[in-house]
Amino acid sequence: MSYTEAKNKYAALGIDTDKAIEALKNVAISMHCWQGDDVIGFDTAGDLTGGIQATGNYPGRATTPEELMADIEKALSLIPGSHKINLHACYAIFEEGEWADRDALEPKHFKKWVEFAKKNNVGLDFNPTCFSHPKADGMTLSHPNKEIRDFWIKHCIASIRISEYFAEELGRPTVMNIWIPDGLKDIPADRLAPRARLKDSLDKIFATEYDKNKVIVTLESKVFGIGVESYTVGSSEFYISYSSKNNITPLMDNGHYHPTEFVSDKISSMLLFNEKVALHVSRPVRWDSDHVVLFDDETREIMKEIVRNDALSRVLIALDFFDASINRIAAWVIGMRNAQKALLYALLSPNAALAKMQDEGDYTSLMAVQEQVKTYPLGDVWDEFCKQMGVPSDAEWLSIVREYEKDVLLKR
Ligand code: RNT
Ligand code: ZN
Repeated sequence: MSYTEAKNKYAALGIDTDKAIEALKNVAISMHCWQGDDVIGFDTAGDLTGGIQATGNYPGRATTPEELMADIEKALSLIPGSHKINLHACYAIFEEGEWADRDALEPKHFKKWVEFAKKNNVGLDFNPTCFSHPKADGMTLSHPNKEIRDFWIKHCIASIRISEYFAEELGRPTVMNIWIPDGLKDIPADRLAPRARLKDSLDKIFATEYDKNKVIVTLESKVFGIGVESYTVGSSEFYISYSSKNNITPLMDNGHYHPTEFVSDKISSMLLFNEKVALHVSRPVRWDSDHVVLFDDETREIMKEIVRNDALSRVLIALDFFDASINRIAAWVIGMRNAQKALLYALLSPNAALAKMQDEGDYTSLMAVQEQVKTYPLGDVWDEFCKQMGVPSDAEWLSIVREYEKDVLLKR
C-alpha cells in the first residue's frame, strides 16, 4: 500500500497521518551509550557489578571512546530524528597518563563527549555510576560506613556539575538519573536504617545548588537485582515518596517491577502528581533482563499513555537495555526504531473517539475499534517518516549494519 492509500485509510478514522509524522519528528529519545560496550565504560578495569548483567559474546564490542563514538554515529545514521545520547560517569575520557576516581570527576573528562554531541547535533544526558567500582560493594549511598557514603555523595555532586556543563555547552537541559544497586541477597534484619541513610545521602546531594532549568535529576527505583533478590533499598515507594516530597522527578524502568505490574498503568497516576516523569523503556523477560525494546504490547501501551495524555513534553523517554548476544548496533537501531514506531502507533490511534466510547460505556465499540486499528497500515506511514527523515527503511538498514560489521566490527 502506498503512503497516500494509508493516509486515506487513517483519514476515514479521523486521523491525520501528516500531523502524526510531524509530531514524531519532534520527539527526542535518550539513547543509552552502554549498549555499545556491555556497560563496561573506560574508567575502571573491573567487571560489571551491581546486580546487572550483559550476557552474550557477540564480536565487535567497542573498547575505546573512538570505537564507541563511531558505533553510536553508525546507529544514529540509521535512526530517524534528532535525539540525545545518555552517558554514564564511567565513560569519562582521560588524557594519556591522567585518571580521576569517581568522586573527583570533572567536566573536562567529558569534553570529548561534548564535541561529539555538537558534531552529531544530539543532546546529552548523564548518570552517576554507582556500580562496577571497588567502593560499590553491595551498598553505596546507603552504606553503613560514612566514608563510603560520602564518596558516592561526592560522586553524585560531581555528576551534577558535569550535567550542568553539558546543558550549558549544548543549550538544552540534561537529565541526570541516579540509580544505585544497594540491596541484600537475603532477609534483612533492618530495612529502615539503609533507607534512612539513603534519604540522608540524597538530602546531602540536593543541598548542592544547581540550576533546575539546566539539570533535571531523576531517581530510578527497582524491585530486585541479581544477588540482591530480597531487599532493594531504593524501592518504588521510597523514590516516589522522596521525589514528590522534594520536587524531584521519579524514573520508572519497566524492567523494575513485578511481572504482572505495568508501567503503562502507572504513568497516568504519576502525571497527576509530578510535573515531569522519566522512563527507562526496556523489556523485562521473566525478570529485569534489559532485553532490546520490541514493538510489543507494553511498549505501545506506554507510548499510548504518553500521547493520549498529551504528555510528550512531560515524559522524558530514555532507553535502557544491554544485549551482548546480537550485533550491538542493530540492538540500538531496533530498540530506538521500535520506540518511535510505538509512538507513531499511538499518534495514529483515534484516542479521543476511544475515550468517548469508554465514557459512554460502549465497551463493545471500544474493543472492536482498538482491535481494528492494530492491522491498519502503520508500516506505510513509518516508511514515509523514514523517507522524510532521510534514513533507510526497515527492509534496508540491516544490510548497512552488516557491511559495518564486516568492515569494522569483525576487525577489532
Ligand atoms: C539497573 C538500572 C540502570 C542501569 C543503567 C546502566 O537496573 O536499570 O538504569 O541499567 O544505569
Ligand atoms: Zn534503568
